[in-house]
Amino acid sequence: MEKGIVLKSTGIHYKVLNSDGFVMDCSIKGKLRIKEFQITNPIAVGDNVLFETDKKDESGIITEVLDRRNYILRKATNLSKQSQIIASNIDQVFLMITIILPETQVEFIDRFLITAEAYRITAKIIINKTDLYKEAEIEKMNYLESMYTKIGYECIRLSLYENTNLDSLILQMKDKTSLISGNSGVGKTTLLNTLNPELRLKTAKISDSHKQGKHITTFPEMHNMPFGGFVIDTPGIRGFGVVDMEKNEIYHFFREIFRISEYCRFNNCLHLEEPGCAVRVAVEKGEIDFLRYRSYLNIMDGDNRKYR
Ligand SMILES: Nc1nc2c(ncn2[C@@H]2O[C@H](COP(=O)(O)OP(=O)(O)O)[C@@H](O)[C@H]2O)c(=O)[nH]1
Ligand SMILES: [Mg+2]
Ligand SMILES: [Zn+2]
Repeated sequence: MEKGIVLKSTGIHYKVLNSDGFVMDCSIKGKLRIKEFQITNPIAVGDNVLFETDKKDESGIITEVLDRRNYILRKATNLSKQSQIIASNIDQVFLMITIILPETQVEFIDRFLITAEAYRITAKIIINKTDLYKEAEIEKMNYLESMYTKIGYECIRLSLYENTNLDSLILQMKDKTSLISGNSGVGKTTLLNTLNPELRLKTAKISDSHKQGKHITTFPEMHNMPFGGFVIDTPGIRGFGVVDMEKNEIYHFFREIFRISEYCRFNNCLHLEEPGCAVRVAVEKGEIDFLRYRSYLNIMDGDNRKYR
């Protein structure tokens, strides 16, 4: 019996990295017991597994999935109650954004951040393509960076064309398992290829970005990094994860709103129109950024399911 870590899962075939650094093609033994209720895939990227192997070839049979530290889900389909595990045992999630080409919406960023909060996974923001930015874009970048840094989210400015700040990003990823998310076209694949040139993954043309709404059947894949650690790419998965949030708990995941909510007059305050709401006062005073509050209102207002 050997121990390994799952790099890729198609539901039938699994790529498993063994302790000697070799990638084994594995399948599942008979019917592997699924411990979690309503989860469609028994084995996911990032899982630690035990497998039996025939030393002569590079294949094995997975016999057990070890306990997961955490995992990120997505609904199997919009209507079903069943979920699929996108990845497990994650140390941190990076959201890659760009100010232009394409423009990442603040609400999209905030949806990502509250999902990470709900999963209790550290989230950081990568602002890519800084080589493209002129005065107006730099001003916007500065604004967003200061807004998110103030509430405790680290921001890393990056240009993959000029390789600026790559070293500090590598330091943060070293020996950790990181998941990368972001709208299509922001540069995720380019980053992976830069971090590990052996990967030679296909990058998208900007003109392909209109395809992002379509359903693309691709599988998340975890890549071994030459500096130590793993990076998980989730092509075709918009945003990330699924968390069923009740309306009255959404503000728990907006850090700065949650902090101030304890001063609201009513303890069931939803920070909308209630009298004595400390959150609204903080927004008026500029202590809570209006953009964040606007995201909060939109998320409260909207049908969250469409963003899954
Ligand atoms: N100007 C500029 N373009 C970049 C940068 N990083 C990536 N790109 C380009 O952006 C496009 C989309 O990149 P890709 O890695 O496929 O994005 P993905 O959809 O997030 O995986 C490609 O044409 C890349 O060459 C950057 O730092 N600066
Ligand atoms: Mg890509
Ligand atoms: Zn309130």
